[in-house]
Amino acid sequence: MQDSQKLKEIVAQFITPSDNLEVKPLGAGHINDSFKVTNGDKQYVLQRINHAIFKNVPELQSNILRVTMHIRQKLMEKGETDIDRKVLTLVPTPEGGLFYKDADGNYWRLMIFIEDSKSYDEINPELAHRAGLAFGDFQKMLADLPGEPLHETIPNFHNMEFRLEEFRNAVGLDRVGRTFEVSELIKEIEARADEMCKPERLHREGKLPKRTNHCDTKVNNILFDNNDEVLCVVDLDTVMPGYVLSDFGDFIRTGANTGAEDDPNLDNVAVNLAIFEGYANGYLQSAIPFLTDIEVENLAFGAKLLTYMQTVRFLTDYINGDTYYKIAYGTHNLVRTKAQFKLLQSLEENFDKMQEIVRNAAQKYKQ
Ligand code: GN1
Ligand code: MG
Repeated sequence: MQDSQKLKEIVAQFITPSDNLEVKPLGAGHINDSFKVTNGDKQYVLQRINHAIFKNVPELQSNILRVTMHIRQKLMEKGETDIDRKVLTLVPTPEGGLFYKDADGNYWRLMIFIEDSKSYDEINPELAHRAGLAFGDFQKMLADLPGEPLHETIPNFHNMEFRLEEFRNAVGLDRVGRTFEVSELIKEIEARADEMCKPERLHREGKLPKRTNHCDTKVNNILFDNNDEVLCVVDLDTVMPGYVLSDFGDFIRTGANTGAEDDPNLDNVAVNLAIFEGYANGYLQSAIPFLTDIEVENLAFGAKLLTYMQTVRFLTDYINGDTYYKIAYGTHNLVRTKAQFKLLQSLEENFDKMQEIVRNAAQKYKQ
């Protein structure tokens, strides 16, 4: 972690510091380090971009600029007010750079802090409905992004075939001698592997399109105002082409879990169908005009897929010796794996009900 003086020097690469400049740790992401900056009466978010994971920072930042400028334009056209709280705003360096690289090779960026906002790790069906509307709108606003497709900031990010290949490599290498301990989990993963690669097959057959997706629709990546109205969607590092079932599924994985992502008590973990229903209704209300029947038919599957994918990713990292995700204790990735697998089992048990909820919602909002 950087010391406070160093952080202040980094902030000074973007803005002119005042006497009362303050930099404090912020948030709990698994990848980047975030800090809240107070400078005079202005507030910002400073982030150290995890360059081991986001290997091409210029491309990453150019994606974010394009996405945020496009959304800003849409909000202006709609006559929205208070736009700085409804879309992220990058603060460039005086030379117009979108990031700063320090002498140690760390990459930094600055954004405007969204005031009077909050995020939730646990929500209720009504908030889930609002979040569904917001993520649907997000995809809708980005559907006509002009120019080249966005860069894949992490190649094959939500490609299940690729994630399984990484997983099998890790198992084969067994770098830190952990595979024996997790052999039951490995069997469970392999038993589902073929089913979970369905989206890649559908895509190759031309039946499932890629659209501009958020690709990290964790429940706490939505900011609400003090009246619990959605302000905006944050954490835009992974906005890139993907399947809509991915974005749908990742919200359910995080927002409709009765336990925590890393719950050590598996009895806490299950799908909350009321939240599933709230989100499905909100999402379909806003997204039904552009979704195909195959996409709608696979939304509930997306919840299983993203939970399975996260199980695979956490277990791969555990087997590799914890090189990707930040961990708080030695077995953290294993605990996360077990909690995600428990959620997957609950989603499997409730799959028919989830399918019915999606079908009913689609029926309701179809013209
Ligand atoms: C990471 O940084 P954060 O916490 O938003 C990860 C997501 C995972 C998530 C699991 C770039 O997101 O894909 O779903 O952890 N982001 C990256 O909680 O790998
Ligand atoms: Mg993220």
